Amino acid sequence: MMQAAREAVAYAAHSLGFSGIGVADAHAAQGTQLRDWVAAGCHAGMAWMERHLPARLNPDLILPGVSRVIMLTYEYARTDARETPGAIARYAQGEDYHKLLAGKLADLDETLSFYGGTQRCFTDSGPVSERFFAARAGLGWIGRNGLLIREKRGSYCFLASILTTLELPTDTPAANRCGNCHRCELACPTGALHGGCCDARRCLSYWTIEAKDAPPPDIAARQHHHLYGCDACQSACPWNSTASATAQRIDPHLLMPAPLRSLPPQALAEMTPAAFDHLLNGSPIHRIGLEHLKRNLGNMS
Ligand code: B12
Ligand code: SF4
Ligand code: SF4
Repeated sequence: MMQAAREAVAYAAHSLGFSGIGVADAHAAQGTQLRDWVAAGCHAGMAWMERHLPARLNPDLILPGVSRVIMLTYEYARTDARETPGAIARYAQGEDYHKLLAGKLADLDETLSFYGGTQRCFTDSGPVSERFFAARAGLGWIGRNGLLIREKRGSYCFLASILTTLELPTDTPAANRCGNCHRCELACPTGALHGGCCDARRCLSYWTIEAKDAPPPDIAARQHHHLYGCDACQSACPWNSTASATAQRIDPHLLMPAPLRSLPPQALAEMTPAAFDHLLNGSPIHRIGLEHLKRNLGNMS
């Protein structure tokens, strides 16, 4: 019965466009990394990371009776971020993935309910250690850039998680293939990567997307061409340059619309609130607001 449920959800996931699926034990020991990271203040101004800590470390607080975490990958664009008006991180070039994936996850929830399961589904939206469970579910390994890397597909993917009460068969974790490579650490413009973890206090992704305040001068001076998010530690990774052609089938909803692609950064700087709403409605960029976007533009060099 559980094998049948596993096969049914895998079949449904692939037909919905997910590129990978794996299953991990919901109670696998997460180690001390997350707690240490928060204790050291690496979460910067993301106070919710601290609040979510108990649930992150104990999935029963999210779904009582949880048995497994089903992890899924969904590919996003691999286009050169420099082709966009200011480098917009690849993950944010198309529509908001939270909305795009929510409907697909609801379909998978329904499939699992048919087998008697109760589920909670998330994509970057809940207190779930998505990279940890993805690695445990055999989808790839956590690289020195902190991201989940797949041997044949690299790291350009969203992760989504389904907590379920069903006792599905689990997968075997994959071996870490970073070896002696340190390219991501060397490529990081701000020196944010240490020991396989990213210190958000130094990360351009944090400062250009999450931070309420302006970045300190030494970070602003290193923002260079980054307008929204940062892909430097992924662009440098050899597993992304050798990712197979089969990984290039990208959902058209995640590709940048032509009007935005051809917009000069200066036009963004002069944009009115109405034009911002019109052009970026439905994009993850809309979430940060026009003022934050203009602040990012002001720090670019
Ligand atoms: C907070 C957050 C951020 C913060 C902090 C970054 C960070 N390094 O954590 C900021 C805003 C800076 C950020 C930036 C980015 N993010 Co982000 N972010 C998250 C979020 C919400 C939580 C991450 C977190 O908890 N970090 C704290 C660390 C300590 O915890 P962790 O990542 O879970 O790490 C675990 C492992 O390190 C594990 N571990 C590692 N090694 C080992 C070994 C052993 C033996 C054990 C037991 C455990 C273990 O222990 C930790 C705890 O479980 C996740 C979504 C989610 N809910 O997980 C997305 C997420 C990680 N982000 C994502 C993305 C795409 C990005 C960016 C690439 C966006 C961009 N282009 O600008 C950058 C990349 C920066 C980087 N190099 O990490 C994707 C990653 C996809 C992937 N392939 O891995 C996620 C999964 C969102 C999603 N659902 O798709 N992000
Ligand atoms: S996203 Fe950019 S700033 Fe953040 S760790 Fe990666 S390379 Fe460094
Ligand atoms: S650049 Fe090298 S060290 Fe960094 S994640 Fe990729 S393989 Fe690992």
